[in-house]
Amino acid sequence: MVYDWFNRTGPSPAEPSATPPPASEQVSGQGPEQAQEQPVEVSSDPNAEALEWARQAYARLKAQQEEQKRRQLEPESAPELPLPDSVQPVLINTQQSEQGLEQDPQQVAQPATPVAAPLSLLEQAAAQRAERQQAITAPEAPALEAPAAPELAEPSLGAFDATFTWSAEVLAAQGKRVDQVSLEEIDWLTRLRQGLEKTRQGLVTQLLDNLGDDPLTPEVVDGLETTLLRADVGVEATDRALGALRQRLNQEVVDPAEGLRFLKEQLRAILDQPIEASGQPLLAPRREQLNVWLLVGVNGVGKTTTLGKLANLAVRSGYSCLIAAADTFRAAAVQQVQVWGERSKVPVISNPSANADPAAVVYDAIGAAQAKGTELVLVDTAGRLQTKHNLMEELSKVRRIVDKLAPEAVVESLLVLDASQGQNGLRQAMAFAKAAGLTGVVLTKLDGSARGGVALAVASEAGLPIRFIGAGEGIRDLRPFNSFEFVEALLAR
Ligand SMILES: Nc1nc2c(ncn2[C@@H]2O[C@H](COP(=O)(O)OP(=O)(O)OP(=O)(O)O)[C@@H](O)[C@H]2O)c(=O)[nH]1
Ligand SMILES: [Mg+2]
Repeated sequence: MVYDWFNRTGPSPAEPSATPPPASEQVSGQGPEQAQEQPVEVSSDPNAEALEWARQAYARLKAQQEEQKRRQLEPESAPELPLPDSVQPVLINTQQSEQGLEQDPQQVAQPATPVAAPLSLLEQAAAQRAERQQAITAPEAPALEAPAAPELAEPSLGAFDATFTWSAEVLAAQGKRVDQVSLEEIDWLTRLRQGLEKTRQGLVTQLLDNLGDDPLTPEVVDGLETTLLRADVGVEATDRALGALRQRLNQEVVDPAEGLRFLKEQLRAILDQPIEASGQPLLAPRREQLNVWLLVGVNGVGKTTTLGKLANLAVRSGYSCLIAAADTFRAAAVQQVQVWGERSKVPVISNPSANADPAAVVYDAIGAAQAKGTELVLVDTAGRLQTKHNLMEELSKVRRIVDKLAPEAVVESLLVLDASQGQNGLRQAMAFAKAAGLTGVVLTKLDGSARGGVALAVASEAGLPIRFIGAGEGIRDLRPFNSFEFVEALLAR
């Protein structure tokens, strides 16, 4: 059994057939392991017991890694990168046409070797026009090349240091047993913590300064307000969290440690509310069913990168996956998607001709997925067209095609948000809510931004569940969102 990153379940010696409990049994917003136990506070000064737990986890991982190294030295047992049978490194070009929309999807997109159709003079001229237009309308568009070095290597065990013990504590606090700690989990928590470093530095230092050593006073809480607003937590979430704290102060004496614990609890509750309302603690493709995930958002926020990372998570978790390159506006968008597809050996459905109809690409992709029994179709969409109106029209059309062609599919419309743009980005992005029928958010670029607090504004103001977070450009820098881990990483001392 491979590790399922969407459901966060993996092979475990003690529980070989560990599967997530039914949604109804899970505690919303928490991983399956958390369902049994309420998370407990993670202290920055691990006590002897926690340290011993971390030590044991480290020793197990170390032994596993050595065993793996030993096996790799034996040539006949060198393991291949596990990929589902259905995933073949195939590029599929679709020749889009309006009539394409009337064709039988079963007959439309058959895998073919990549053939760059020769462009007529008219088509070349149109492509050049589109490129000029692009240069004029999207001056701040990101570099067209996908990030250089893909990190495909398995994570390796670092030193037994403070970051490891913190990661182990976060896992232990969520009810994991020593034998359930995987290198994947430790690796991600390390990345998450590093990613949130900038936000944390501002937030935690000020927070601790504010909290001081004495019992909390109303003035201290006023100071906390400024700190949270500065981290882009937003007025609504700040009012909610601190309102609850003020109420407690009216009733009893609260010392700084308890104040911090209570604040973390409030922040978690804000993040979990939309997740609970969705009735789905974790967003995972349903196995043996067609799932269509649209990635939408303004230009440059990280839609295509997120799609590439999701494709990789899907393959690594044993789902069959296919990419629809439906950003046909930007000249190099298809190429960028193809690079990501190749990295994870996921087929890409695209149309190389200029100004191809994105809805037709989606049409072909769904046809191909239905024909092959693909479980997850990831749809890359444009972030910018000539006008915002055009963009919304295009997204609505794509959405209609999906609903019409695949009424049986589980459709997710994920708004990709650049955390470094803070609340401005959020306001801008909400225009997508109507056109794309948003069901969730992917928060990207948490690394290098001091505005990680915007996650709370997303949950409280947009009321959308955060489903994934990206904390880096690497292929492994995206994981399912977990409010407990997020708040711990945000406020780790
Ligand atoms: N640091 C960091 N950079 C990221 C992250 N996600 C994406 N990027 C970078 O952001 C830039 C834009 O990413 P894209 O994926 O091309 O964004 P897009 O939304 O598809 O852009 P358009 O297609 O032009 O609308 C690229 O340089 C990415 O490497 C992240 O989590 N952290
Ligand atoms: Mg893109």
